[in-house]
Order: sequence, then structure tokens, then C-alpha cells
Amino acid sequence: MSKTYTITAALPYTNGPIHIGHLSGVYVPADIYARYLRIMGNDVIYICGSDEHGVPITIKAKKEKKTPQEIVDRYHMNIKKSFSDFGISFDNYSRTSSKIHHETASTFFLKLLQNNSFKELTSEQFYDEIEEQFLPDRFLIGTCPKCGFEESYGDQCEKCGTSHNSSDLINPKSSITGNKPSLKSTKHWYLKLDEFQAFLEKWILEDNKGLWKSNVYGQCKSWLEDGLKPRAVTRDLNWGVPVPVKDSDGKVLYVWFDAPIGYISSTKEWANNNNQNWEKYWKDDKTELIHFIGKDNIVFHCIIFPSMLKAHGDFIIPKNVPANEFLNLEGSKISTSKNWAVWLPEFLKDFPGKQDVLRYVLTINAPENKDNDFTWKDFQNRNNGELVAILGNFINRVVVLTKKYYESLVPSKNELNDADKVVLTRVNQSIDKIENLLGNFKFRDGCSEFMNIARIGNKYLADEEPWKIIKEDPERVKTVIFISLHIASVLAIVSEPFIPFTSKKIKNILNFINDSNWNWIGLKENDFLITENHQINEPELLFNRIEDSEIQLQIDKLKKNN
Ligand code: B3M
Ligand code: ZN
Repeated sequence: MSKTYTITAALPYTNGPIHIGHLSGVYVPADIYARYLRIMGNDVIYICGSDEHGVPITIKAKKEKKTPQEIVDRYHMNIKKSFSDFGISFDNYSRTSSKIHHETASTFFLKLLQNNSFKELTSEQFYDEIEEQFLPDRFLIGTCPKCGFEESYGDQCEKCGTSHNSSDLINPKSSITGNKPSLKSTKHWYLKLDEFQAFLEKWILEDNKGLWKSNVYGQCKSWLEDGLKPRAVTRDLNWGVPVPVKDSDGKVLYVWFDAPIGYISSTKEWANNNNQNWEKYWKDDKTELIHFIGKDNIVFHCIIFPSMLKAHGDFIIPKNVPANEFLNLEGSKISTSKNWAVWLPEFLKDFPGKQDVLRYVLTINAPENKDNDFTWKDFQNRNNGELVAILGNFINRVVVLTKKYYESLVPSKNELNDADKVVLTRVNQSIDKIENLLGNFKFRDGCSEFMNIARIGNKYLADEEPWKIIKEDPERVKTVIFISLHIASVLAIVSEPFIPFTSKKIKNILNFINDSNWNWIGLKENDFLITENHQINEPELLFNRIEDSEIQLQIDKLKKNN
């Protein structure tokens, strides 16, 4: 039965290109999930956009003596294009500097103001006398009150993920001048987060216990045990969504207040462009809202944004927030500032046509429950040892044998023997396992299960050795090739969420027709999709080997940067 899903992926800050840490943590798992749900016949929107406000953008603009708008304009298109070239199948990729977002965020703020969800407080805030500006968020660094990390920001600590008020920071200093800041009085609007403590404890710690991933549940539990405090949702900055209240010049919405609303404004933009009703995806209790994020965004997506949605009163709250941990690179933390990263645009240039190799490696090694490491050697080994040697080899052997023995026409199958029946049962069990795994956000295991189907195919061919019995038992060979082509058609379909470019190539080789049955649901409802005398196309290599020299180039490039 078809359901409605709103899938969101964290809005990337528009101050640099996308790298493999973003992809493995957020965008590839979300894309697998969105593709799978669409294939299964659900009504799915997959929503994202550029996060263009916030201090990181203004810091970069200051550094480069540019305006924040110039910075976001440079990276917004770069990010949007690289996602598209990599096969990330967003239904809409918007941007928070857009008019529709400013309107949506302002209206949302005013609704909360009207609902008495804020307290207006005038307090002493950190101020840099030399720069003559307040020091919100990343303009302030100091020691994290929770974990002692000495480079925590004024609003959040990247090390332990906690989010705090700048007044909680120990030994604060200006990240612009390094000076000890003075204090200056200013007014801000504080979300009464403490009023949602009881709701969040029931919703997260009771209702979602066992349903949310343990890494997410654990961080929320620890945060709730500390007790929620009112959180400032406005800032003394001139870049962002202006506070829509009179006498608030020079004040904007806190980036973490406006950015999640960016999911809603991006949905509205999509609906306007596609003549759809956006409210079905944000206000209907039957819709499942799923946020894909990295672990440093858990508190904003599990505590703060759900409280905002509840305070507003018209919106659904997330069904699940399957946050991933972090991906490291060659044993070290990925760092934009140290250029210790594999940037997506560079990868697409250095490895044209190999999007699926990276998708596969980032999925099979995803940091789903603990931080994990990407190495170029592993990238090469997975490509050569699995994609080429297992999947590509199986498809190629079956198609070459079909061409050689039957001029690329699918042969008739005879009586199935026990070995055939065992293979078919194992393939069907694998399909069921993949469905269960993807439905529970276990993409690593789902990916290795799809590769197991290719392993089953290779073993079946090796056991049956049709090339040895073609003369004395041609009727048996017909059945073996028929079963093998069936397994190839299964791979064409179940590989699509993971490696969509390759899935399309296999469908082309097998000359998939626009038959309504030739899909995942058709696989479940029919014994075979492939039919006798169906004409398949010429063999085509799906993957080619990656040589040591190509990998060494990448490792040298990394080392040169450091
Ligand atoms: N821009 C990305 C980050 O913290 C942040 C996500 C916003 S999602 C609404 O890396
Ligand atoms: Zn910390």
C-alpha cells in the first residue's frame, strides 16, 4: 500500500564544495532510501537546498573580502550541479537566500511569536570592541562546558555535538581578533525550549525507544538529562533572515532556526513548480517525515526543530532521524580548512563515469553506527575485487554466453532441478532481506546483500559449468542460462537504489522493456521477468579496473596539501 514520505537531507553550508564525508553521512543514504521507496510505489519527495546564512558564510566572506551573497552564489550552483552529476535524486534543491524561504521563515517566526513561544530577553552578549560587532556562534570560540573541547563554538560543539548558549562557553574569545570579548547589552528572542522537556522525553525516550538508532537516541537522552534551557533564536548579524518585528534592525534569525524551515520552503518551491499541494508533505499525520543528517546535527533535528514544529501547531514531527557518524579520510578527520578531503567535483573530474564506484564504496563502508575510514586503497580494492570481479564479471559472462549459444535470444527453460530451485530460493530470500534492511535504514548491509546475489550467480555458473556440457546436454544449458539471466534481471532491479547508473546499464544490456512488470514489485509478483525469445543486447563492460598509479595520484595530492 502506497504511503507518503517527506525525506530531507541536511542543507549543506554554502561555503565550500561537497566532500565524501557529506556524501557518506547524509546524501547517499538518503538517496538510497528515497530511490527504494519510489521504486516500491510510494509517494516520495526528497528535499534539500543550500544553507546560505550563518556565521560560517560571513567568516568566509570577511576572509575573502567578498559579500556573503557572492560567496553563496559561487558555491550554490557548484554544490547543486555536483549532486546532480553524482545521481543524488532530489525532487528539489533550493536555497535559503531565496525569497520563498525568507517569507516562509518570517511567517513561521511570527506564528511562534503569536503563540507566545518566545521570551524576549535583554542580556549582556559578547562583543568585539575592535571589530565593533557582537560575537554570535562561530565568531566566538572557547572551551565546551560539556566535553572540554577547547575550540568549541559559541552555539555548538563540533566534538560532542552539544548545542549551548554563548554564555555557557568557558574562556571565550573572538574568533576574528582572538581578543577577550567585552559584554554589551542587546535584546533577543528565546524559544522556550524548557517547556518542551516533558513532550520530548515522552516522544523520544518512550515512543521512539528501540525505533531510533542508538547513537541518535543516546545523544538525545544525554541532552534531555541535562535539562533544556530557553535558546536564543535571533542574532546581531546583518546576513540572514531579518527578524520580522519592528525595531529589530541589525538582527536576523539564528541560522539553526531558519535552516530547518528551509526544508519546508524547498517543499513549497517544489509544489509551486509541480502544481502539487505542499501541505500534504508537512501537515498530514499519515506522511512520514525522515531527516537524514550527520551526528553533529542531532540536537537541532531531534530537539529544537521538533519543538519549533510543535510550537507552531500545524506541522507533523519526524518519524525517524537516522543520523550517521563521521567518515575519516586515510586515518585523519576530514578538514575543509586543511583541504584534507576528497571533493566531489574533483572526484567527478578525476574519475569520469565512476560515480557508482564511489556510491558503492561510501555505502559499503558507511559510518552508520561508528566513525569509519575511507582509504584510496580500499576504494581500488572494492572496485577491482567486487564491482569488476563479482558483479561485472557475472553479468558479462551471462550475456556473452547468451550471445554465443543463442544469438542473444533468451533460451527456453526446461524442468528445474534441485540446484536451480535452491538458487532461486536464495535469490528471493536475498530480495526480502534487502527490503527489510533498507526499510530499517541499514544501507551497508542492504548493499552487501545485493552483492551477494551476484555471488550466488557466479557460484551457480561455476557449479553448472554450461561451457563444458553444451555439446552433450544442450537442454540443461538452456535452463542454466535462463536462470542466470533471471539473476541478472534481479540485479538490474535491486541495484538501482545503490548504483543507479549501473542499474540502467544492466537494464539496457538486458533490453528491459517498458513492461509494467519489469520492476521490483514485478519481481515479487512473477517467478521470472525474463521471457523465452526475448532479445537482449550486446555485452558491455560495467566496470574497469582501477590501477595503482591512479590511486597513488590521489594519495600524493592529499599529502601535497598537508
Ligand atoms: N548547514 C550543515 C552542518 O551543520 C548544516 C545543516 C542544516 S540542516 C537544516 O554541517
Ligand atoms: Zn563538547
